[in-house]
Amino acid sequence: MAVERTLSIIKPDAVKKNVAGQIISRFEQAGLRVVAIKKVHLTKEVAGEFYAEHKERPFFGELVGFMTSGACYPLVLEGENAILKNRELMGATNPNKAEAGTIRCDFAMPCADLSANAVHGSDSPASAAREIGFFFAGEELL
Ligand code: FUP
Repeated sequence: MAVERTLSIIKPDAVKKNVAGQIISRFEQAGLRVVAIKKVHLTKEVAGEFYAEHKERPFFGELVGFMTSGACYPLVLEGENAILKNRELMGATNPNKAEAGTIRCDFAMPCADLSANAVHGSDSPASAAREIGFFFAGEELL
């Protein structure tokens, strides 16, 4: 297994619930290390650019509205198999369908708005590279 880096975002719903620390603990307990972290309040333009692949989807407006509704914490995680490991820790996109013990089940339930699912996680090496570069400059990743 290779050591990888992946981008996570602790989304505005989780920041508002004050559970960011508990979520970071999940990553650490699973053997992932926080390489970089920052607090940002996304604008509509930046959130729209980050989620550009979903631009034509019916939920795009709601997703951008949610992601700009408060502060969020983008963070870079590093570890063995980090991309898949983070996806497993997150659980299903829809928190109502996420398995018990996953971040989305434990911190985003009950969930009326599917955008409010506590965390984002890169889904491939290519998206991890793009998404890490989207939020962090090289010197922030040493
Ligand atoms: P995920 O990789 O699990 O974050 O899910 P996607 O990349 O497919 O979707 C990105 C975000 O869009 C999700 F976190 C939540 C939102 N979304 C919806 O609001 N409605 C949908 O039907 C699908 C996704």
